[in-house]
Amino acid sequence: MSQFLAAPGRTAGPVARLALTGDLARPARLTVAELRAWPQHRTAVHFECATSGTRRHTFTGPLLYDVLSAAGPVFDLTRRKDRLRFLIAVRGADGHHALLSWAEIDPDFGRAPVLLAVTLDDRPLDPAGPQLVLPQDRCGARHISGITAIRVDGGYPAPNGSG
Ligand SMILES: Nc1nc2c(c(=O)[nH]1)N[C@H]1C(S)=C(S)[C@@H](COP(=O)(O)O)O[C@H]1N2
Ligand SMILES: [Mo]
Repeated sequence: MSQFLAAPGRTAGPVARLALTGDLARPARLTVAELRAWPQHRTAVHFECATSGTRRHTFTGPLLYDVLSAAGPVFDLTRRKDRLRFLIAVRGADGHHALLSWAEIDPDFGRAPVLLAVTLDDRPLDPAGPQLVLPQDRCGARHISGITAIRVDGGYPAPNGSG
């Protein structure tokens, strides 16, 4: 046996990377393995698909909020209103994409427990890329698989004013 066998947890093929871009102090290109550095959450979800009916899955992974916060969105954290102009554009490898607002996942506002899943039904998502998980959604369409890019967009420049 060769010493070049992949170590446990590694994949032999190309490893998918997720690009965090936009109005961020620390843009990044993260592998699924790197997403395991954040606190991991486990959630069982069910959602309706327009074509295949009710679907049930269990996911694990970090909170989208934790991963994006580490990338440093360029808002003023001391002024809550400054965050309201930020949107989050999530795109899959096949071009499927959806928008979230920053306020939707912010603990001061909608505090939705959205995950960037690293496992789907206990199978690692390293080869395919992470998956967006929205336990609050009735429809499955925003559970974007094979995420390749997330762009954070601060919209219109912040006016001067109180937070
Ligand atoms: N990348 C990507 N993710 C996607 C879709 C897609 O077309 N592309 N379809 C969505 C839709 S409409 C549904 S219902 C769920 C279905 O997920 P499942 O088949 O794994 O249960 O995936 C979602 N994620
Ligand atoms: Mo669907």
